[in-house]
Amino acid sequence: MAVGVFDSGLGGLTVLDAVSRRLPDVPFVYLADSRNAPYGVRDADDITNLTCAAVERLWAAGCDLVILACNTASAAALRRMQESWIPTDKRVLGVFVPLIEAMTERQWGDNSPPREVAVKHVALFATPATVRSRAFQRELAFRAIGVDVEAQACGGVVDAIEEGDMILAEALVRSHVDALMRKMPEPQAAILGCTHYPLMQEVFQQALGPNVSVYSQANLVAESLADYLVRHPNMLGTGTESQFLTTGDPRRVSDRATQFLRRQILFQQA
Ligand code: DGN
Repeated sequence: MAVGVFDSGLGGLTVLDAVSRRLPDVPFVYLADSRNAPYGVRDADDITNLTCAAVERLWAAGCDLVILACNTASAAALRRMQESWIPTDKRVLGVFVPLIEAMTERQWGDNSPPREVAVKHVALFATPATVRSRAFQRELAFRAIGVDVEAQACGGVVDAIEEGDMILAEALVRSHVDALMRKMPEPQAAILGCTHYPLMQEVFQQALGPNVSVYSQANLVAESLADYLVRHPNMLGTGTESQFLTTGDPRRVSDRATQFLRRQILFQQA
């Protein structure tokens, strides 16, 4: 049984890379819904329907545990899916909570009441749909009080990365950081709230300056998944090879993915 990893495109590969380094014996099935990417400009119903279809595809591939390695899907769809849609023998996990737990210095699954934390001014960079959902602020409010969050919807960055146009992606990141810093001149922490953005982490850090701690999700999600699998060993995959599926053109997606991860990745048709 493999663990499913879903993203609308290639950004989730940053998460897959970190989890497979942390859990080298666990097989994964990665699904990129490239045909319908990017999700960040779609409305919440649309994102939920597409995400449910992708998760069903991963269940059909034998993955009882699926990680939504996409903030846009986690923000728009996860809560709704968890409310009534997911059967009791399956699990779907998102990528917000591990990052918020790290920022608020909480242990995994600590559900004690919200409290004051060291970080007071937080810059959030994410897709328009994630920013609109306010899911990050909602999850943060369950754990922390007195934190001021300024969000910047980073239009265009995901498309530029998916197209492999890193020069455009860099220019867009710099202009989004400028726009955010006009609203919040001295953030203490910055959240890269999109799984594509770790590919631009150095640019974010440079543009924000050395005093801002930049939180990116991949390693935090990997640690949290390792913890989860210790607690739920029945969800642990063994035996098979990892697999990469796309709803788009496998050749084109394989080329881009190989460029991203600097190792050969071969996608098959989902
Ligand atoms: N990588 C996705 C995320 O973390 O939000 C964004 C992809 C998209 O479709 N916009």
